[in-house]
Amino acid sequence: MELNDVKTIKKMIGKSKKVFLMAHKNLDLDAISSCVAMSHLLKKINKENYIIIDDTTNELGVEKILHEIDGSYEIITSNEVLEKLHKSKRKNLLIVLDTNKKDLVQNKEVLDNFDKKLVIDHHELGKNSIYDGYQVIDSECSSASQMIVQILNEYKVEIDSYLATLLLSGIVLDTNNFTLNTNEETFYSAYYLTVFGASIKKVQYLLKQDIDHYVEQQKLLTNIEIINDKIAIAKGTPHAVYRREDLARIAETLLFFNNIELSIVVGKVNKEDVGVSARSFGKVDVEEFLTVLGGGGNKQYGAALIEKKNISDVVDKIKKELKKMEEKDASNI
Ligand SMILES: [Mn+2]
Repeated sequence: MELNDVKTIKKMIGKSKKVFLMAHKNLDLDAISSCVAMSHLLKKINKENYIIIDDTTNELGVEKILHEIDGSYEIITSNEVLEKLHKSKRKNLLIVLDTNKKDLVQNKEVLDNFDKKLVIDHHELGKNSIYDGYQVIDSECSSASQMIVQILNEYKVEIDSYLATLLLSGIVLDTNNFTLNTNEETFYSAYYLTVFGASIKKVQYLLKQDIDHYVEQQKLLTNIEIINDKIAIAKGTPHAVYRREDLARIAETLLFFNNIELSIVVGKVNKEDVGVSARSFGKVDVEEFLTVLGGGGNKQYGAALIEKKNISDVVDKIKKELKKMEEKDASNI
């Protein structure tokens, strides 16, 4: 994150009277932690603020946090936004965290209520991104939590051990225990949070998950096809529905196996649509074949959503694309 960005963030917050925070649907530890930490910062500088959450069911760790912070932060649903808005439109600021895509925020309609928007995120921009606002995008950054650490640092706002733990859990989650997407800054942030009393034990507690959920996830690992000794494709069964984040986690897990350079996970994300998540060590450009499927990403990771298709059709299409890419590479040599 550039110093200029931090300055702009400060300016935009400074000029507003009411700040609303909103992350992506299906909150995860990174999304909730960055919202809570931002809310803490805003409270410290006496800025009225609200966290918008519409999700009705949450994963275990998020549920624990929401329970623990109950009453300490102003959490509202999108239905309550209108009544909380300042009369003067330019006094309201919406901060979107841990996503930059319109379709992924808690409630898309909320975006229309704000003239001033600030996006703070670590994912790459795409077609569906929020462009009518100021964007602070750092795709080198492991997590939104890591970006918030930098902002807190810039504001010189003190955080307690609980908040430090939340932010560390966001980093641990998004880096898969510091094994992916880490850079110097990631470890520095973790160090910084530890100095503030972040507890790794408590992080593990937040990361604990349901056994049922885990078993369901692992089932994806039982149907794997290996292509050319280096590409792993995991397929879900037609009647199992997965969360998009779960597909991503499985893709990350697959990358840890010997020789695997590219992992692709395909599964239903609802009754009709198929989700694809892919991870690569960078030799195969993930974006290249995901774009053909209507998705996006970067060299190392990406996802696609294919409407009204079945899993095997999608897998066939992926294989065809991979083959084309391989042939193209071969003719380049
Ligand atoms: Mn994140």
